Amino acid sequence: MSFQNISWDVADGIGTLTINRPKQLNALDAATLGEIAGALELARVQPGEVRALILTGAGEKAFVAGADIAAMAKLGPAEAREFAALGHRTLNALEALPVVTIAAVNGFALGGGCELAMACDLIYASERARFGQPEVNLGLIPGFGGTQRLIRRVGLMRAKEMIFSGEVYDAATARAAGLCLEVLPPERLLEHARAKARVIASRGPAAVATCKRVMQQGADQLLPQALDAERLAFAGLFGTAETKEGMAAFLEKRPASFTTR
Ligand code: DAK
Repeated sequence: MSFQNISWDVADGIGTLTINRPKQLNALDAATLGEIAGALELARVQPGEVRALILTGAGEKAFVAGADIAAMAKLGPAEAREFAALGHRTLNALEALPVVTIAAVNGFALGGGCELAMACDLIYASERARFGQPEVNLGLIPGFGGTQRLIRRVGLMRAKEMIFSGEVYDAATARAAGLCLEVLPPERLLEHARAKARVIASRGPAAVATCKRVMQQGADQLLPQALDAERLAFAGLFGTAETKEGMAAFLEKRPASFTTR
């Protein structure tokens, strides 16, 4: 599969997806969303090859400055519904990917860019990162899940402040709000994200994927249902080669060798 608007690279089990439209501050149009979906599908269908995925933006200025406003300005209501559906499908696929995803937010993460980061499992930011949902400045509402995912990340009141005001927040404020885990000097951001990815990629891939699924689904469930899901998932791993290997390696005092997902 060839890409024009993103670049996709896999090295040592770590996929890096870079949104690559720096002249438009990596804004998301339909073609770019389609390419992101294509790369996610590659990651999903290549078990073991991609064990963690990093998302970032090309250039020094932006992670993703939002949905492409020039493209959106041409849409009528029916096309807008299709565009929002494409955004939802792509971000839902990202959230459900059976490998851990890490957003390395290197600059503006506004609107659809903030929503893209929030569909990742972990978010690290550079000191240059700026987060916000400025859609109300354009007479829009967040259309790629922001009204819902932001609540789950920062709580209802802070999410309301961010979305109602459309203001842009610096990285330290975003971190204090729980929107990113750590803030790093720009030149250390990718290295930090890769180091975390490598740790995660070295763990039992089926165990990590199962944790992700149960935690992600559990966050939207009542506790008794979520605990049922955990119990079933725990039992489901017994009898797999990975679980046998993990426990055998401990008992034999050797490092575990995990090969498949
Ligand atoms: N879309 C398209 N082009 C963009 C862009 C964007 N979101 N953001 C920046 N650009 C382009 C600029 O137009 C400019 O292009 P040229 O003029 O050079 O051709 C170039 O990138 C550089 O931008 P600036 O010259 O503006 O750079 P500055 O450093 O002065 O400012 C900025 C950087 C990030 C503060 C500024 O560019 C900015 O405010 N950008 C817009 C940010 C924004 O509002 N993002 C939210 C977009 S709305 C829905 C589906 C989806 C959505 C909603 C509904 N449905 C279908 C229901 C999602 C909406 C959004 O994400």
